[in-house]
Amino acid sequence: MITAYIAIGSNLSDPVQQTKNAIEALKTLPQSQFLNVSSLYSSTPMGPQDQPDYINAVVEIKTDLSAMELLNSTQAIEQEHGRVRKDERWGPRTLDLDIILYGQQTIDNERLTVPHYGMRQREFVLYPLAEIAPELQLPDGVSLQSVLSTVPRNGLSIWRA
Ligand code: PH2
Ligand code: MG
Ligand code: MG
Repeated sequence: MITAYIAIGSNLSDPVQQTKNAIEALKTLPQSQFLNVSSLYSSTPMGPQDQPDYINAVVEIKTDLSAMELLNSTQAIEQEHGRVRKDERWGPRTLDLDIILYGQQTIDNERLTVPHYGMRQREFVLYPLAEIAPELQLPDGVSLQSVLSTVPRNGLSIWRA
């Protein structure tokens, strides 16, 4: 089985509930084992600033799904949870599931780029990931901790009810 990490993001239609629902849905992925989930984090928007703050979290799974099968499954969950794809880059969304790492593989095709192209710059991916996988190394051999040390928290905080 391959260990994969999926980043969750939501800033519309009750983002905390969207995130909790997404976590429950990820527990039911076929041919997969749910391993761990980070805390929920509140983050300020990257991109257009005239949108609500985000809730972000990262989930760790083990899976026998191929990367493209996993993408199909995560996109199906996005759809089932009311995701409407809009044109605006980095605009608001009810639910975004991004495969950020799939084992130590690098993947680059029309539908999927892994590691996620933005993860090294995004505090709302790196800090939740480091919470559940502090010893992680990226496919190019760089440690997550060394990447993390270059990215400020930028208003990121653990979400509390
Ligand atoms: N996702 C985006 C655009 N901007 N900002 C935060 N804080 N969190 C996100 O998950 C996020 C974002 C596009 O996927
Ligand atoms: Mg995203
Ligand atoms: Mg996405």
